[in-house]
Amino acid sequence: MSISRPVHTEFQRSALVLHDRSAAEAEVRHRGSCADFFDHVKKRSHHRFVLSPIDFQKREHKSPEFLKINPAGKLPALVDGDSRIFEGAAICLYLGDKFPQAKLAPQIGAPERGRYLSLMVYSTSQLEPAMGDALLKAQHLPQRGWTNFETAKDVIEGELGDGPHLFGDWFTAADVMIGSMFIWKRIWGGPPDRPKLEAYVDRLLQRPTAMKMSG
Ligand SMILES: N[C@@H](CCC(=O)N[C@@H](CS)C(=O)NCC(=O)O)C(=O)O
Repeated sequence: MSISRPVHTEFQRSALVLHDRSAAEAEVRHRGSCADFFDHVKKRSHHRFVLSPIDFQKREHKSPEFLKINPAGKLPALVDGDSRIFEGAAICLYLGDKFPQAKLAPQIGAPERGRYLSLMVYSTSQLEPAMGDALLKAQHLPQRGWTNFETAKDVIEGELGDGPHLFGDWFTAADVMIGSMFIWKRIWGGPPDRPKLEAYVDRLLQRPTAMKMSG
């Protein structure tokens, strides 16, 4: 798949709302990176979801109504009945557990569970800020609590092993969270410096439900 130019602005201006009308008042506002995950949940759980746009330019994500869902005023956020969840990793963890039939997460007690939780948290606590530092050419300060991008890439290459996914043949929510970071790197024009990670991104983008990157 070739990428002619970044399309991140499309997602920034028009994030999505997801309604699960079959199971409660589930409402998800998410960024493109989660679309793959929701598509899988939808297909494998047989729940009905409706996606609607959120307008960033109108700052709907900063409206009092939205801030009741996510006080940080950021996407994604999820409302499911009396539950509200924000942060992409938390939402993927929540949905992966709520819909075990989707088989996107090792269940509690499974031997893979600990590594799965670690990768989910690593995606936004280490990889995302490390990548942000690198792409923005910001100084990396270890005192902030996250690693540098080269180390993060080493870690993920090691966890990927022979692939094709982080858990071998099993595509999980960890691939959504970790994989989407490297997809974003490509969108932002980060240099293709790690063939193994580039091949991983290529594989993820070939998935029919992958976030679309057309220019
Ligand atoms: N770590 C957060 C990142 C959330 C985030 O930065 N979302 C962006 C869109 S990708 C956003 O809402 N930006 C609008 C803003 O901060 O005003 C997560 O995974 O939920």
